[in-house]
Amino acid sequence: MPGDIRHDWKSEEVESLYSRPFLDLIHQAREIHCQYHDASAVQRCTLLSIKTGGCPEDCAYCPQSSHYDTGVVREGLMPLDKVLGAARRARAAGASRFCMGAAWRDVREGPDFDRVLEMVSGVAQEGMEVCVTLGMLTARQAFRLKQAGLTAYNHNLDTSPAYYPKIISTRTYEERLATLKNVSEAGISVCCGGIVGMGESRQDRCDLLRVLANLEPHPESVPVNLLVRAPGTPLEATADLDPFEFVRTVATARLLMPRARVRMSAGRTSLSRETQALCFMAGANSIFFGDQLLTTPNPEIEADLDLLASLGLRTS
Ligand code: SAM
Ligand code: DTB
Ligand code: SF4
Repeated sequence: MPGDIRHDWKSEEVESLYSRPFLDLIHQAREIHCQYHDASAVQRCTLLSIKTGGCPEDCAYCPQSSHYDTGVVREGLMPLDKVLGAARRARAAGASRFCMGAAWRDVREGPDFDRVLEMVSGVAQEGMEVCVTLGMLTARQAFRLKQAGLTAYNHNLDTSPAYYPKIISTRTYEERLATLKNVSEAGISVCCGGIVGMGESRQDRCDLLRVLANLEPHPESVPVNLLVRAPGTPLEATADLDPFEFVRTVATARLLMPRARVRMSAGRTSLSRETQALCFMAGANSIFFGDQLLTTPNPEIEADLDLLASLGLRTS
């Protein structure tokens, strides 16, 4: 039955959902969305890069990789008070979730990790949901983050298992899955999604969605990023993705993972208001809010407030 919670999706099933006539697909996604969520509410999350640039990984999309000359300047871990100040400003502007990203391959225990734990507990004490993305994580580190009050850990699969080696060579899909297992076993919600528009095929997009939907439990939130083509990265000249493919990805994520928050993530500056409206129709119920993602721009706060008001959407 549409809307059943399943973890045994087959490729053909996902591809047949994804490829339905567009209006049928978004109609059905809307029905499932209304069944599981308050469909007039959109969550706002604010991102902060707490440790920028100089990352040893070679992710072909990423302006923070030290493998590419992108102009992003390497910085150390931000001081605690600055981070907590940014969280308070985000909350005052209306965000309910604060997400902190570090350009690390993995977490090393020591003074920097201790400071991240303080950031997590400080943001949690402000009454916000708190999420971090720090690269690969051991079971012990996940446990310590949980104890500090972490709500969710973001770690994306990024693309299909088949396309993945064309994008990243410095860590494997299996390593990503192992981190997700450590996060989940520590009792932390998993935030896991991917990027579309990297030159992958429709089948790759479906296969990413299949792997996500077969995680047990489903991720609490699924960020759907549209590639931000950063100058200097190997993907800087990738062809445009048809916006309807982005909407189909959102709708299929909604159908496969009915309870998840589906987040329209990076790339909204290149999506029209109308395309974003179709994404909300298709089950997106979370956005990044604030002028900046990690190192690249996001729509202006005023423009987003105007968009949500025009559509009669509330924030949660
Ligand atoms: N270093 C950590 C990691 O990779 O897990 C955390 C930070 S990393 C920037 C978080 C996620 O941002 C990546 O997994 C990727 O999905 C997304 N991302 C990075 N650069 C992007 C880009 N140019 N366009 C869209 N999404 C991007
Ligand atoms: C996610 O899936 N997207 C966010 C968040 N998780 C950490 C990051 C988007 C980064 C876009 C490129 C940049 O601003 O550096
Ligand atoms: Fe590093 Fe994360 Fe960027 Fe990959 S996506 S280069 S791991 S910051």
